[in-house]
Amino acid sequence: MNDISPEERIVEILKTHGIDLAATLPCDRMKCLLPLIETNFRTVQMTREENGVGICAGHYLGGGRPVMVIQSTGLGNMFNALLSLNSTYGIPLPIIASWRGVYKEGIPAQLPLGIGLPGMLEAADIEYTIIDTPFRLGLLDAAIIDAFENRRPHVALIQPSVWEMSSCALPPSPKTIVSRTCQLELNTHTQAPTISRYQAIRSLAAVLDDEIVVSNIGVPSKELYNIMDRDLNFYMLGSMGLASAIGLGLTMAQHRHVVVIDGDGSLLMNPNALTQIAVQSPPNLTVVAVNNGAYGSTGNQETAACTSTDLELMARGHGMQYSAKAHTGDELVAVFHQLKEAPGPAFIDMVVMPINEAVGDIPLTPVEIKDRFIGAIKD
Ligand SMILES: Cc1ncc(C[n+]2csc(CCOP(=O)(O)OP(=O)(O)O)c2C)c(N)n1
Repeated sequence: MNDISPEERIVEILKTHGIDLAATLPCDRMKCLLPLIETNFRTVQMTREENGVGICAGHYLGGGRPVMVIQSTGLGNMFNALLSLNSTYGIPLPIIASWRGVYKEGIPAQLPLGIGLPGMLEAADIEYTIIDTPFRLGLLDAAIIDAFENRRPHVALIQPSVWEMSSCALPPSPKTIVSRTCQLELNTHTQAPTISRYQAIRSLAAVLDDEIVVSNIGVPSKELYNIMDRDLNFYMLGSMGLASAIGLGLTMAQHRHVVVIDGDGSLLMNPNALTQIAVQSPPNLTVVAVNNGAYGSTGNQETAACTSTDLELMARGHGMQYSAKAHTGDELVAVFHQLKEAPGPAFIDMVVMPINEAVGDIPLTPVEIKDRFIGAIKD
């Protein structure tokens, strides 16, 4: 192995395991690895690591084999998602983390999280492997196998000592900002809502065929289950904010149309999902933001969408070009059909009343939800 660099060895190992998507966010110590990753794998350049957890989960559910390549600090942004999505449903995720704060560290801000990380991962029951010399890179093999075979996250903490001797022959020349004109000509008008979330989901469900549906945490998923349970529904139980990220990941692994039933509170928590959707621009994705102006599932506490933030403008601002508002079930169905034909991802701001239907819990375990969903996608 000595005639190849540690970075080339990592690429070789990832290829051996059939990795077909890399979600990356840079660390200075990975300057030589990242260009190789981009050359060899389909790469999503993340804007927040937590969002990448959703994208990778969706990609896996759709039949893909993702990896994340990040700085160890990013794990601090990912804990809830790793636990309430990957660990809860049994979704694999190998993570290559450049471990900062522990070896010749010059940045004080890296120390507290970096030093505490092994203890935090242990407390969270997340598997990790420390790799501190290039000769131990073979351990990455076992980490990836563990992630996929045992369907869980596995973090490879790579110390800077692994690649401190590395140099890139030709530093990649950075792209300069692309010259462009951005114009937004959109007058939106939000009317007072007349229907509930339940009624909106019922109207949408009535016109679904073989679309994949990802539904948001809490009451929206329970309402969808009550209205129309089907194997192609993925019900979220945690990882608030990641519904649209999971939807995006699904579109990157298969060709069916993906419909995300998202919420205003969740989109405001993770607008990064919209950024990534606009960058990837899948034509087979529709995000329906069921906008009740509230955190409905926790008791209808007001969100910024109630009075100030316009979700449709927000989606446009992130670069999603095909959007509409709907205020009735008929309007929702009409714009859904119309925007489904658009050449890019669509966003529907479905304005509803803050009312939760009295429906029961979903009587499926997270693993049952996931397994039948994966099975249905394969059919
Ligand atoms: C990180 C995190 N913060 C808070 C919660 C509690 N929580 C669960 S659902 C929810 C409201 C979601 O609101 P929205 O996306 O608008 O959907 P709605 O329930 O209104 O349909 C909140 C705050 C959580 N599960 N995770």
